[in-house]
Formats: sequence, structure tokens, C-alpha cells
Amino acid sequence: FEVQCASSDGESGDEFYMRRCVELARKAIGYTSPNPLVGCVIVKNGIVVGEGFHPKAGRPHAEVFALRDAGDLAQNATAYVSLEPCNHFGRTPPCTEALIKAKVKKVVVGMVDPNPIVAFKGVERLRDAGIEVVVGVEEELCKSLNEPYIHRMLTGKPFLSLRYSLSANGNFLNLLGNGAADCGGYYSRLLQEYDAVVMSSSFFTENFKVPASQEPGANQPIRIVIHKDPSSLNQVLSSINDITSKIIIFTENKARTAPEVAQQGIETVALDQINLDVILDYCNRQGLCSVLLDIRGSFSEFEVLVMEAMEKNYINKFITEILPVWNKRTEPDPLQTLKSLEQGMKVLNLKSKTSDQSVII
Ligand code: AOF
Ligand code: ZN
Repeated sequence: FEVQCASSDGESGDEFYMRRCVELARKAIGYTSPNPLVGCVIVKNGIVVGEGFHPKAGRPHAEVFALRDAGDLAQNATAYVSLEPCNHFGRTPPCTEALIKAKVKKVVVGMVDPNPIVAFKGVERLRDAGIEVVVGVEEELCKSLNEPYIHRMLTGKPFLSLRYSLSANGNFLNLLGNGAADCGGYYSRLLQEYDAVVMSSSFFTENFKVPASQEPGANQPIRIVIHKDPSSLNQVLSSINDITSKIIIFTENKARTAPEVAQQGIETVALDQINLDVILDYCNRQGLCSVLLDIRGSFSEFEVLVMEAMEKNYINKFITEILPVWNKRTEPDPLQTLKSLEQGMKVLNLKSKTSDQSVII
């Protein structure tokens, strides 16, 4: 006998189990790049007999963990996977072969893998082996789980988000709201989620604190520090007292040579002019799928990067925090600076684009 539906609101069991896959996959948030987040559930006669998720690049895939968990019960069972099972030898062997060997009867896939080495080949391989395959269950949810991975696969660039705080009268603020303090709230979760965070050095020199996610067991993003003036680099280096993940400082050469790297775990790169393409290429080469451009500290360090991001249409997501303050900003007003650069339209565009993704504190 088979229990078809495990939920109460009349949807099919497929959606229910796929959502469980996504829930499992999310346990590895922050850890899997350049790989995607993937979850897998093995169901037999309406009972979950195995569960697994991909914990980290280089480790086995979700299907392998779920099949191990199910053991012999995988035979004639249905496997739910949030991403199409791979059909290639990467760091690990193909999941299609593992599913075939385990003799599952049916595979329900959330979304096709955009990785060109996989793209439909996994589905075809399973069908060729006589396994029934259903594709596209809870597809939007599965896609939203892996927005950065999909974006990088399709464009060759990391997914870029711009985070900033605004006062009620529309000025950039150099602070976070209480509800989003460094030690908790959405900011902490953002750091957990993103592979890299780009920040101004003034953040360090003013706070003497490296922002770190406080989520339990969180992976810390690579910190990319923008510090234009190499002559004061030592000051920045000495204010960094916590290296829980790699720190890389981008500086400008300006005919003066940057001092030698003073501390272990900190890398410095001197460019003629700091630019986003170099930073994004660096992240891409490191296998990072998502980058958070965090506007705090001195806005002047960021101005060029933000303008470049807007010019080139690189920003995939705007994360706006609007604080209940009405401030008269100290000079120079960054919004005025942008306007004076005749980018008024783009500023307006930036504002309107925030509406559906804003975090309002
Ligand atoms: C799956 N299940 O859990 C994951 C998949 O180097 P590898 O062997 O880890 O392969 C990485 C690629 O495999 C990755 O780019 C993506 O196409 C796929 N990831 N596939 O069936 C999983 N993480
Ligand atoms: Zn696989």
C-alpha cells in the first residue's frame, strides 16, 4: 500500500518531498561553492527511508548520502533530488550510476543542472536505464535555492548583491540597525550565505572588528577589503585581529609600493585602479559563487565599484535596510556625488529596484 500524500493541504506528495530536499540542502548553506546546494530524499511506500545533502565540494553528493542512509530499502523506491543527478566523474563519481545500482524505480528531479557537463545527460542516462524520471517539481523553489550557482554557471561570473543602509530621507548610512546588528539578525545570515564580502577598510579601522557571522557553525565568507591608499596599509593590517577566514586587501599602486604582507592569512593585491572586474574575476577563479558588496564605512572607497556595477549591470540583488532616521549627512553626500556624476537616472533605478527585496527594520 502507498501513502501518496504526506501533507494536509491537498498538494501531491512530490512537492512535499521536494521541499524536504530543499530543507536538507539548506543545511550546507555557505559551504558548498563552487558546487550547488543539493538535498535528496528516498521514499518507499510513502515512508522516508533515506535522506542526504551535499555538505561541501569534494565530499559525496546528496544522492550518495541518501542512498547510504536507505541501504537495501532504496530498491524500487522513489528518489527525490532538488537538482538533476550528475552523470560525470568530477571530484566524485556519477550519481546516476549510484541510483541505477541501488535499483531505484523512479527519480523526481527539482531542476535540470545548468552545468553544461550535466544538463539533461543525467536525466537521459536514468531513462536509458529504464528508470521513470519526472523533472520540474517545485522548480522555482529549487532554482531560488541555487541562484548564485546557476548564475555563475550561465554567466561565468559570481552572483553579486549590493547591501546598504539608507536613512528615511534616502542617504547612505554608515551603520546597521539594531535588529541587524553584527551579532545577529539578517546581517549575520547574509555573511553565512555569501562566499565573499567586499567591504571598505575604514570599517576595520573604525571598529577594530572583522565582521563575522554568528550563526552556529557558520562558514565565514572571504573578506575582500578595499583600501585605496597603500601608504596606510599597515594601519589596516594592525587593526585586523580576527582571521577566521581568508582576508584579501585590494589596494591601488599610485607609484608607491604596498608594504609586504604583515600577517599570515592576509593577502594584498595592488592594482593600478581598483575595479570590480578584477575582484569578480578573482572570486570566480576561487570558485566563489556569491559576492556581497557591503556599503559601510567610507563611501568614497566604494564609489567607483558601485558605479561600475551599475554601468555594467552586474548587480543581481539589492539588499536595502531602511532605518528610522532622518539625517543631515556630513559632506560629501554620496547621493549628491552620484547625481553630480550625472547618474541621476541610475540612482532612481537603484531605488525602485529595491522595493521587492528590501529589508525594512
Ligand atoms: C548531484 N548531486 O549533490 C551535487 C551535484 O566535483 P563534483 O564531483 O562534486 O561535481 C560537481 C558538479 O556536480 C557540480 O558542478 C554540479 O554540476 C554537480 N553537483 N550533483 O547530482 C549533488 N552537488
Ligand atoms: Zn552527483
